[in-house]
Amino acid sequence: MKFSTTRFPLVLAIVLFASMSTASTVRAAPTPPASAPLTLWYPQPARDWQKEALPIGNGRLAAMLFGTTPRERIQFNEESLWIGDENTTGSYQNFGDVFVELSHGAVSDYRRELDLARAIQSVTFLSDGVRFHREAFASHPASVLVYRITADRPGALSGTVKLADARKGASAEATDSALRIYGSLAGTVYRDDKPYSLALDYRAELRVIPTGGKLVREGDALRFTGADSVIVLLDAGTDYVADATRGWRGPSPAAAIEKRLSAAAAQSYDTLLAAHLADHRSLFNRVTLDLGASSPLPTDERIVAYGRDRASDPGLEALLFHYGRYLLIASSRDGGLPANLQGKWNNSNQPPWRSDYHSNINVQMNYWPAEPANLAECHRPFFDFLLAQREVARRHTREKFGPKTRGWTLRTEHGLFGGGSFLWNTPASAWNAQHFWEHYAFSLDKKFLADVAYPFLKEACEFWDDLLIRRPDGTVVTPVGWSPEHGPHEQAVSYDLQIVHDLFTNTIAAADTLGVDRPFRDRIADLRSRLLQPKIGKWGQLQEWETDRDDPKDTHRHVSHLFALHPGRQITVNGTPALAAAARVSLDARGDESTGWSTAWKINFWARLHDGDRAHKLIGNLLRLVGDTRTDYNKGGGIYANLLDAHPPFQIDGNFGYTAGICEMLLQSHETFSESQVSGLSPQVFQINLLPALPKAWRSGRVTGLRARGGFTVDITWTEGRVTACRIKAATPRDVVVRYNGVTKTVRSE
Ligand code: FUC
Repeated sequence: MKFSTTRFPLVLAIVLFASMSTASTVRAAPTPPASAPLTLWYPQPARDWQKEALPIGNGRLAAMLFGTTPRERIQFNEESLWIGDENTTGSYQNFGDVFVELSHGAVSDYRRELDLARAIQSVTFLSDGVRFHREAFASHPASVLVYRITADRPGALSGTVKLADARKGASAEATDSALRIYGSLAGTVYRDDKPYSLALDYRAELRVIPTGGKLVREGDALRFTGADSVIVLLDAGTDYVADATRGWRGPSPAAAIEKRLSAAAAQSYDTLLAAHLADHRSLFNRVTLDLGASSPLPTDERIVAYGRDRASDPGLEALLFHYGRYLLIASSRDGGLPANLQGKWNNSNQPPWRSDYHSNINVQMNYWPAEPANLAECHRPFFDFLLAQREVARRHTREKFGPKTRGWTLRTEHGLFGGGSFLWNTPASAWNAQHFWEHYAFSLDKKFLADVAYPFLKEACEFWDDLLIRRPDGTVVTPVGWSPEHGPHEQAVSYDLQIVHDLFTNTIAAADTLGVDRPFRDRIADLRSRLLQPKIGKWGQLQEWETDRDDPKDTHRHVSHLFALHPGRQITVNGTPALAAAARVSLDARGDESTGWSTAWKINFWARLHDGDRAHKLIGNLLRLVGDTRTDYNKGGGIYANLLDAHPPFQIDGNFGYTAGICEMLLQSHETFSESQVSGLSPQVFQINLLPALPKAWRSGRVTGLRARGGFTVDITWTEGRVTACRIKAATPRDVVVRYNGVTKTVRSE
């Protein structure tokens, strides 16, 4: 389906016409304004890792570059460098640093940037009349980090390269062109003086490849002299394997590292770069967003100027949207581990909250943008991770909930080896199951649904079937739980009830779609029909607990009792208007000031309530430049100069939640995506809502490539707040109900 117009009656006519005609007979969408450059840039080096250094990553390897002169610091990570074991969470670890020191004089005309569209960090400056250029990228195809220095005068490059381990006592060795560090995490002591029973081996290696000049080994460094260009290739790994039956340990990483580095070293820089660009663009370029003017100021100054006059730089809002997509591509690639609390970027061996996987909002939030922002492949590490942990989780679940309990769930905090810490988060697996369902809903990949998603959903249902309390009056409630992370521990907490409702809804839809398990499906449908319903309390709020005790002055960062509004779909503006109004009352009471991730969640809530201006107000709050001190757990969110989200401290879920929120403002497809529509049990079709929460501030703009449930890809152009052109594509053309400009119409997709 494709249409283009500026007047409302004409829109209707063209939609109808378009639904019957070929695309070529319809007027083309207007040419979009040139899109803003997707670059973060600064006229000075980074002093601080958290606030200023710039991230690159290929999913497995990650690095933060400082851009300092004359000595560049490249702090790096590898996703599996974890301590921990099957009983406790452990912690993600810093791997180390590469230091590249150049010999040159005073620096002028300095510029440091991160180009999101090319996934390249670069630094350029003048010194001694020579222009130096340094650039870095994390290649997914080559699976190594690539760093290159060039200068505009031949033979101008002299300096040293060093590799430093973030632990004491590691071994190091050097050859004439390579540096290595290696060791074991055996005996690593963590906080409470307890060593972990698992001890991964780790290893990192770099190779230095100069063009021209000389390269010699000098103690623990490699020295290059008089080179025209210098390439540094870096790789790292551990013997972690995502398989409990092998004790989580596989072969030593040495052979794989040697192989990857040798393969990369055999290629020219241009070949490595071309493969990297092709790979990155194949994901990144799927979506474009134009919200209007972009300020040319350096990014840190830009954030401050935006705070004074938001209307002057809507391009910053678009840049942060793309940054979320960039960060997901850089930290979550097919075949690897999922993004943790800091994606994959961590400079500490005792990072905040262990840089772990939190099941009560954070890890799910990381994956909210994956489907709508057209990065479905980046969702898969989350599924693989949960499946790999499942056997250990089943064991722990039986220990906690009784030996006969079917299914499994998780504690709040978890690491790489099935172990967890902090309280049990009973609905964790049910919430995670939603992601499996959504991956299907956006793709309509029935094989994934049958082979992967449905078994996961079913097992989560079995857990709840065993756990749910049947009250004498027939009502079904959840057992003692906790609304994260405040209030009493008691039965029928709204958070638990809503997530279970969502799980049951998705499972029923999945069973219907596959035409399997009718008796089981009916049992779940019966339980769902008897689940305690969301309640409206005495001040008009959506109750967080069964007892009407919500405090209108409670501004806690968690807003868990609104799960049903987002990411659930039990409460919708059109389907359950009274509950949606109550959700609004609760949200108003919680207020607009909170941590980074909570602010991002609220953008999604307001979008689902179709209040674009309020969502836009929250965007303004999120785009505040913050310091790095935590004064109040419930306040202080914003972003740092490098656009990483501040809880504070840095926590990446705010970035991902923000990107998802922008998607929700521009396009929604959850409202009538009920089981009957998917399964074909009713003649209903998919429904998508164009610009459901468009703020006044975004008067005109364009988005292309967003995904909607039902397997659709959607482009929208709008002028003066109204849709003027739209294109809806699907792998197979199919009917879709479209809501836009106050009308609802059934059309056929392209
Ligand atoms: C949850 C939140 C905290 C923090 C932590 C990582 O426990 O309550 O604010 O985001 O996860």
